[in-house]
Amino acid sequence: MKKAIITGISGQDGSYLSELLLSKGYDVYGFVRRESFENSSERLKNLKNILSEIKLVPISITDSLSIHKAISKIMPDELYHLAAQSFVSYDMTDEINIMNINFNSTLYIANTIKEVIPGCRMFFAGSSEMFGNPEISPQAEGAKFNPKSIYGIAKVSSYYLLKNYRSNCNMFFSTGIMYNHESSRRGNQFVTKKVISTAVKIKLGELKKLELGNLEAYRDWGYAPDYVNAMWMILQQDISEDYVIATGKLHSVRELVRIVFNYLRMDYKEHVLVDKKFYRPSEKIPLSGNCEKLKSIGWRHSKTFHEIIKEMIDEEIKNMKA
Ligand code: G4F
Repeated sequence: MKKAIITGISGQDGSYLSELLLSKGYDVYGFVRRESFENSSERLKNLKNILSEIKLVPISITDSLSIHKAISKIMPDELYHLAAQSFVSYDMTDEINIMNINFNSTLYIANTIKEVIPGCRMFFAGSSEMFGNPEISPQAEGAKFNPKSIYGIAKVSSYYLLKNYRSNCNMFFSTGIMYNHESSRRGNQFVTKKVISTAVKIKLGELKKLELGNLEAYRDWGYAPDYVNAMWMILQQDISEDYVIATGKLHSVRELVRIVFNYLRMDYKEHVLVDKKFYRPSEKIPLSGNCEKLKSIGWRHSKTFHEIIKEMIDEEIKNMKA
């Protein structure tokens, strides 16, 4: 039986990946923050159906010694490094903490694997924010990185770190450059979930308005379960390489809003307010991924943007009634 460690197991991607790996017969270990065990019904809610099938290891992702000990004890075949401070901020605040969580953790894990279990394969969750302010669209694997946030800088740094371990130490370390991917397990601060949960509350008469930033911002939105499948596929290849994980299809925030309000039989113009405080700096050339390389190893995305959003609305309504 293969053993896998997932860092960030309680998040959207970690929980879907756990389900996928369990279905393939893996022994699944998850690194979680100690605090997750307090108020666990909220913090571990994505894992509630599989808690008895996985092993949770309380650990701080910024503690090199604990990481070393845990990996040495488990001796995994695969490690999926998903843990990150994942909300993207464009001001230079909290930069030391973000680099600590999003970069140092990668270094500690990579170093431990090299020293203790060099045959272990590692997937690292990169981000389209590595391209940040891109010069071209869509972006493929060779496109120039131009991060515009500490988050993006940490991801690019981790990417180069792992690339060097790969070429200099022959490690199987692969980065998936992941574009936005959504599901009902998405955090409330991200725009898809924010629009859906607020619109449902408006429909129920609990709220009146939805405040948003740039309605003309475009994103390449995919379906989270498809993206964790890509992670697994990337680690099953003969050669360790990096891949863009995206759909290549762009949609605007306005389109998202229109789909959600139409589905709930409301007119978005009566409820949506634009507030400059939610605007992001320069989103002129859109982040859209060229996923041809990933397709060449057999990956496909399974749902259209419309289907993803409708599924999220249905789930939101179901969870509210529960
Ligand atoms: O949903 P978002 O906040 O996601 P964002 O910043 O693109 O980041 C997500 O995807 C990245 C991969 O591409 C990940 F690396 C990252 O960890 C995270 O998962 O914003 C999406 C778009 C942006 O263009 C933003 O300007 O929505 C636009 N937007 C417009 N109004 C808004 C709002 N975003 C948020 N969060 N809130 C608004 O009111």
